[in-house]
Amino acid sequence: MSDVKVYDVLPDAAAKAHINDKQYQAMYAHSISDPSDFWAQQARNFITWFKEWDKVQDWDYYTGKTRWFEGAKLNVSYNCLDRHLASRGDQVAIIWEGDDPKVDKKITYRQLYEQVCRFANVLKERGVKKGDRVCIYLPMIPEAAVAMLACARIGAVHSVVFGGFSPESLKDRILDSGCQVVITANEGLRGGRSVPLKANVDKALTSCPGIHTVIVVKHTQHQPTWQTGKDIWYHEEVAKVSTECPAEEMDAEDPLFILYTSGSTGKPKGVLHTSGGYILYTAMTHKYIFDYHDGDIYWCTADVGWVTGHSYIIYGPLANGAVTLMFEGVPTYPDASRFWQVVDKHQVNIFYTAPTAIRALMGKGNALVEQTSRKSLRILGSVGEPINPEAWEWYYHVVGEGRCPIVDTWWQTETGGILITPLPGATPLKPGSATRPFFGVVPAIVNNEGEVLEGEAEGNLVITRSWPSQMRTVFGDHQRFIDTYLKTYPGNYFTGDGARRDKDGYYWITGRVDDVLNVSGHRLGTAEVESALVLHEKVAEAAVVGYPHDIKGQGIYAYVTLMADVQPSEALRKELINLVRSEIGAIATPDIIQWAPGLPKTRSGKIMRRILRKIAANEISNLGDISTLADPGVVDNLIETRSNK
Ligand code: 6R9
Repeated sequence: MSDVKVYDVLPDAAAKAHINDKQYQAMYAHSISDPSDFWAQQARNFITWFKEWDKVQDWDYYTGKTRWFEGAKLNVSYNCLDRHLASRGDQVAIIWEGDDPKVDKKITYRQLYEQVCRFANVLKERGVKKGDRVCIYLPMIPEAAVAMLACARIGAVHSVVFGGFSPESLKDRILDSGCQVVITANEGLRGGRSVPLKANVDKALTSCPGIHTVIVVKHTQHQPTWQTGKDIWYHEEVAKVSTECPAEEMDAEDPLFILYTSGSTGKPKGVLHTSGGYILYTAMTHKYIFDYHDGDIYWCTADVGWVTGHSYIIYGPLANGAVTLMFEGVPTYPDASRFWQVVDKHQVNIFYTAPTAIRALMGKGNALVEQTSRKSLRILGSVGEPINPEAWEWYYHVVGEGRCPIVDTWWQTETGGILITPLPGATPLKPGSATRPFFGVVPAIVNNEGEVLEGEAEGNLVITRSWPSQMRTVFGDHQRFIDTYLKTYPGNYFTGDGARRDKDGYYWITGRVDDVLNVSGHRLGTAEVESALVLHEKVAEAAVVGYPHDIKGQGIYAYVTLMADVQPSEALRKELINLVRSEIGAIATPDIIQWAPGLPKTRSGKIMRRILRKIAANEISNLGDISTLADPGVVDNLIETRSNK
């Protein structure tokens, strides 16, 4: 890989940046040689504590105990709101850009503070107490931020469920986390179409007896079905209560939120994050990685239903007193120039999006970009999946006109914040590489036997020591936390990703090495899609794999074996697709269903996914060893009938 292009640090970026390369080296060295001293300094620098900690860190990668700043007291909402009031009460906190380009709104820190206090009082009046779980199923509207911060203010634990998930998925998450209250909207709006959120909640609640209250934001004129006593309007309730609500004093290790994410087996896991370490790490990474300076307009295009929305629309930016833009719509509505129009309209300086969006917009041609100014842009970011060098180059040269460093940020729901990334004023860039570890992060590459590989190497990516925003457990199932992340390579946190380290020590993430799909930056377990397919009475068996997809990164390829005597048909294909959509949500829609009379299995009955992945990717000349198959003839049949879509 000697022909990889290197883009040196841009002189303007270096001149302005909080951190140059020398400082990166020195701070990184300090963070590794004396982590407790390093993190104590950062904790004093970034966070307002009601009481300081007794111990900076205490963790063990065998028992899965992970504690940071134990004994310290703080409140996350206080850090995002109250402490800014004196210096920036009248500064904008949130710029909201609606789905409709004519609709927007600006909310100052003082207004946000008052809205959060009011809503926290509403939650209290409905009996929500410290430690209770609250489900948030909202579109991208400011009330989502208000609801999250109101939970944090009173010590309730929020569980945000992405508005694109089906009633079935919503129900599973409500039951697993034991929520008593759901916060939703009558409808969401995306790309000019309405999303029936309240109706979805009603469907989910037919099997959630624990929910006593549904608080409904009136976002459109639609009148939803109403159950008096249980359903209450957000705007009516907040009008009745006080604009003051004291922030609950929380322990650093008290839970802040649960967020469900897909793994390689079983149902999605409730990833649990706590308060002190999480808010410190998200604030610090937000400031240094996006080189945020006071007054900058910062826009992360993620949805608050994903971890990127939690950490880098809400918590990190607000802890830093930033101006954070929240966008309700989609990149292609009213047309594929929308992102750049919004950049110009609000004079966005820092823009953070996903490779799938970049690829989709790249495919629409340069004119849609070039018709806008984008002169305000200073820094570009990428997250969610590996960015292919072609998309990186387009983002850099066409969108950024060669003026803006790209931060390709690698991290996960489980890591809470960004772990591997360039810093805009410090790191020479290589298109497609997430480059170097952030402070305190020690990655390693291990082979399948668990041996640590030194120097230039490719293998499985692990992290060898804890960092403050690491997930603490799987909600309600600590053993699953240990089994999933700590057992595979004992003594290390296993990421589930593959990676290569080059001669300069740069990391190149190669994608998941487990049965997790990454479709348009959305994580899905193959097992989840398979479980949905086999619910159909005509399906005997299903195996799902990912395959390379130009825009989505990965597409979903499903091999389906029907019951004896059932004939495949277009109608059945549609039924199966609808079944997956209603069980999980539109993001899980299979791109291809191949009828498979049989699946390749070992003699012990294990499906050989390696072979199915190769057939899906059309890499049939190189299937590897198939001698252990129970019936090698199955493979020939699958190749012959392979879909060429
Ligand atoms: C933040 C987020 C995590 C998985 C992760 C990896 C992939 C994320 C990436 C990246 C290459 C990047 N991923 N960022 N791969 N380069 N910059 O996306 O969290 O939804 O939990 O997904 O996404 O495979 O393991 P999450």
